Amino acid sequence: MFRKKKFIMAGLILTASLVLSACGGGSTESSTDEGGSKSENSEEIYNWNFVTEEMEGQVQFEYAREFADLLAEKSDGRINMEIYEFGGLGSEVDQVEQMQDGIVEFAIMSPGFTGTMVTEGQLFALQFLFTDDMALNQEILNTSEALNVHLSKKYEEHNIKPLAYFTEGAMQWTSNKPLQSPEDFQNFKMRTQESPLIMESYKAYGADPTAMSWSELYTSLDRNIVDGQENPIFFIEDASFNEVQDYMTISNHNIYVAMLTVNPNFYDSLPDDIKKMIDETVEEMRPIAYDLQDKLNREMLESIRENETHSTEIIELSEAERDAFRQLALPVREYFINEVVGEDGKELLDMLQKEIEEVEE
Ligand code: 6CS
Repeated sequence: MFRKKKFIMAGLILTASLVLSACGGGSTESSTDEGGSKSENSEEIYNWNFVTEEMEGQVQFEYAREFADLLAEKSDGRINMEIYEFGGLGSEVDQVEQMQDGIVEFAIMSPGFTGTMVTEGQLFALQFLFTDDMALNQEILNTSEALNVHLSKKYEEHNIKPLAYFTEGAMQWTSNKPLQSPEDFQNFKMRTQESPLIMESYKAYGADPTAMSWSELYTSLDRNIVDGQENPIFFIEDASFNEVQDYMTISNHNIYVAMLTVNPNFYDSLPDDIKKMIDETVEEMRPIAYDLQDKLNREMLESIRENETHSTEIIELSEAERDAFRQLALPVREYFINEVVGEDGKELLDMLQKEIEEVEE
């Protein structure tokens, strides 16, 4: 597997980003249909760009690869997708803009990086909201009307069309000191994504959060610019954060959610048969994505456990210990409603909570 994912450089990010801006988006080649009509069954060739926030071997990139393979197969090779690893086209926030501008057609994005734009999407930052059963959580992400209809509408207002929400696994903390109770978070320098609500959640524990791209995270942990971070286990291991952290707390305080998104103008302009292929592929990807994260998270936990060169002390929180965090996390929901999203967002969150309860029953 490709290693050294910790060495992404800001210079590389900028250069690659400029190259793609100069190239523009993907293309459509009409091989037999001179008029380039959008009718079904044409022989058009489609060349699209697909950007992810992760690297080869990680969930988002492998999702994109499988998605592209399925579409190539369904279209008898007429749909070709160029998949970009993170760092190839810029920062996470740059990638969002490229998708909105149609420079790339497809993107996998984490709601955290659009937190200031689509404030309602920050609900994924609310800790202890989902269940402890990952299969149930994926079912909620697949079927929730709150997410797939109402939240998606909010993204569409910003030229982002979510096609699917999927989990990359339960989130855990890594740190340079043991994290077992909220007291341990006092003045703890916690790295978070851009979302103000993720930051608020850590302030509720007494921590001092700093938002940054993951491209800076390995170095920032190594140099004690930050003391710790949260992520699913596969990502902790694959980005080598365990090499520069002494502890990993199995807190399962949240689930990591990513969205498969498409530029809506591009999608709407496609012929119906091509749209159908995309929609079918989105459905086929649901169990594939679930199994992928499940496998990687299990394997990487073993890998962290067995790593003798960079040993990590693994702390498993008891239910009582988790509850101490849950009690501090619950008021953040009120903050989300009163200070961030208002009545509209409250309805969305209420609906999602009801859906979660129903699936749990
Ligand atoms: O921590 C982050 O920012 C990154 N974590 C994951 C699991 N995927 C991409 C994201 O940017």
